[in-house]
Amino acid sequence: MKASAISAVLLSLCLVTLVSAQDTFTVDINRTDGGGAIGAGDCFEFEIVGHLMDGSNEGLAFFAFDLEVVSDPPGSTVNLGTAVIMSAPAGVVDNFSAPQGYSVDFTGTVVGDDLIQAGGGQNTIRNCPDGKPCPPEFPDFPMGDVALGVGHGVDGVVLFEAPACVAAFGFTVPGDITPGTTYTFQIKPGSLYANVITSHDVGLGTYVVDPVTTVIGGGVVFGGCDAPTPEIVHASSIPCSGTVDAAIESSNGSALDRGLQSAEIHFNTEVYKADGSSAVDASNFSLTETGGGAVPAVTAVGYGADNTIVIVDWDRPLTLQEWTTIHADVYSACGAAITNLGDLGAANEPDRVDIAFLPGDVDRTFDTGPFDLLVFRQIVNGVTPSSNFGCSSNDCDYIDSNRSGVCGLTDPFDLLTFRQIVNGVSPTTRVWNGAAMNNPRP
Ligand SMILES: [Ca+2]
Ligand SMILES: [Ca+2]
Ligand SMILES: [Ca+2]
Repeated sequence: MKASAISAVLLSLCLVTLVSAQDTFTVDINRTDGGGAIGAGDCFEFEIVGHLMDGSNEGLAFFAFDLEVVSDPPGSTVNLGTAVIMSAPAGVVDNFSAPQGYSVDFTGTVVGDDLIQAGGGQNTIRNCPDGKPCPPEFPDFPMGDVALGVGHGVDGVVLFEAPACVAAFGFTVPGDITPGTTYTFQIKPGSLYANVITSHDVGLGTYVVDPVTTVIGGGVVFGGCDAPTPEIVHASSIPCSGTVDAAIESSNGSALDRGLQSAEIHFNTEVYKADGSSAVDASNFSLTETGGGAVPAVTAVGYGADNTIVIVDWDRPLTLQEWTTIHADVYSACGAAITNLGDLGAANEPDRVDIAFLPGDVDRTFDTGPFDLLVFRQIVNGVTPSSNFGCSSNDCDYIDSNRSGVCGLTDPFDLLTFRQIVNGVSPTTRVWNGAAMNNPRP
């Protein structure tokens, strides 16, 4: 709606004003996409809702406001002329938009980075109502009928909508907004005007209108969040993805009571639930297993030294000769879901950790045999770095056969345990020499 048109409406409406304002007209910008963090490049859906608070009048006659984006800290902004596409919803709001109503550019005119004078008015001046002859000297619009009661009720009236980011609507946040800056899409203070119909004469078709007190409600806050999309940092996670647990599986020669029951997973950013702020819990981590057997249950989840590290515990040692995969379903502080590329087989995936359990398979060839003793000795004696055989550079991840937490020259009993594993001497449960994984790495 252009300035000249607004002036004409305000003048014509003020001429018939008889009573002082009683009501209050509140306008809010509300998101309709369920909320969540909005960062650079994202789109959000919204509607702009007007609400007459007390219903003592006969409804909205006219409204107009300017839209802008303000930043905190100040200095940068968003061009609403390119970022926002919205429309009037079908229904009574048509009566405010040309040609039914009084407006030139109902969704606002781009001036600088702002949209100014969005809105319009109903045909309360009885100019060429629908179905009636319009003399040539009359303007082409407004020409609609007048709807009563617009803006009443608990829901008010939707003045504008931008309901589908996938189509030509919504607010698309520019990709170059300043990281760390918070932006608010709002009605410009002092720009909201509205009149209401206070009474009308059915016979004459005349309407008495009256200005109302206006209140600018909420806007939409976005930006401010520049955390990266979560991914697991495999080099730091313990165990790292692709680890073969080669240590002993039993404490007594019969019970399968020894093995990994915890993992410390490192991420490239702080991780949370989908809201970007709640602490992760057992629902954010799940285990799967090759072989189709029953999987361990996650029993505890907690943060490590900071919120980039999560410690996941489960209820029993991993299944022997199978791969167990820990899946992380976590979100960044911006609410972005962890990258999920699916199963990439032997390659590391950004959202999961694969762990195998094969006693004696020190060199991680997925079978236990004579070369494992050779590699065991090479690592103990420092002849070959353990990282040559897998994803970890921690020797104990390969040769701490008795799970004492120490290995190498400081724990000669690991060699004894290794020999027991290979030869099937208690406390191992079977001869592991010649054994292999049942399935390839998922
Ligand atoms: Ca994998
Ligand atoms: Ca091996
Ligand atoms: Ca040891």
